[in-house]
Amino acid sequence: MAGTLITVAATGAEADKAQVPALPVTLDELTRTAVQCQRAGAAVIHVHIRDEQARPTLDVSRLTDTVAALRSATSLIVQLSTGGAVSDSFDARLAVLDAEPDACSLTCGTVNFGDEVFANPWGFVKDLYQLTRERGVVPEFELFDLGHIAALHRLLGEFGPPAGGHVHCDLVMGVPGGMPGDAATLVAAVRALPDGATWSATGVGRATLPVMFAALAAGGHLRVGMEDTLTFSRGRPVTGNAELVQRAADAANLAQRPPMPPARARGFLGIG
Ligand code: KMH
Ligand code: ZN
Repeated sequence: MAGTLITVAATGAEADKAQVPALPVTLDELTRTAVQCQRAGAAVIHVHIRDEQARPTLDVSRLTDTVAALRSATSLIVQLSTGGAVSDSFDARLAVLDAEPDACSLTCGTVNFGDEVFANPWGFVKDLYQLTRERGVVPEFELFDLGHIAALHRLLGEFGPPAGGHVHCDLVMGVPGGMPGDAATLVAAVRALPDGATWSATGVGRATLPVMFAALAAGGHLRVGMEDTLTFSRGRPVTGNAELVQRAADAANLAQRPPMPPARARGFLGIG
């Protein structure tokens, strides 16, 4: 029986370290979090990094050091974010691949993002996709809305399959401006995916638990972490990423689809 791929999105670009002391922002904090999350059942780490002032950055040499540190401390698949922060330029987001990660995120369309706009126009999406193919970096297609799935079909139709040959998507649900985080929307999204694609789902904020249970019920995989939620339960802040991974692993075990170890996840995602 297939296990459950668990991705931890440990930091994100939005939370403020001053307000969330448990957020991993230094290389040391991120590496320690990664080790704990692997132990708890994660196979993939989705990475945003911060600068000396804990502000989001896409600095390539810092990203390169981060990839090296995560590789030496863990066997997790290192997936760098090409989404960055809403203020990052398209050039800086393309340059993320210079850090030579195993995998990267690739968002398939523009979406309102709270009071901001997360811009992913078609020209950028196709440039980034072609670059992932040239560099052999396996993309995970981030889908914030049903229209992004139509763009994914268009991308695969025009440019062919991704590096590694397998299409894996992540439904990002509950972002204010994107698709809602409920079971009906999840089922509609899964039905629209390309044949043979696999998928994870993440519910942002209060959509965390409904999306986790709906994803397990529908045969999907899970992304959890402090990028997506900072509250473990009503009124109780998250103390660290590992407790979110542990909760996802416990749910996956209850569903009799235990966490997939990183070595198996590499085969599953087509990562060499
Ligand atoms: N921080 C968001 C604007 C990704 O990592 O690819 C974009 C994001 C998606 O987090
Ligand atoms: Zn991200």
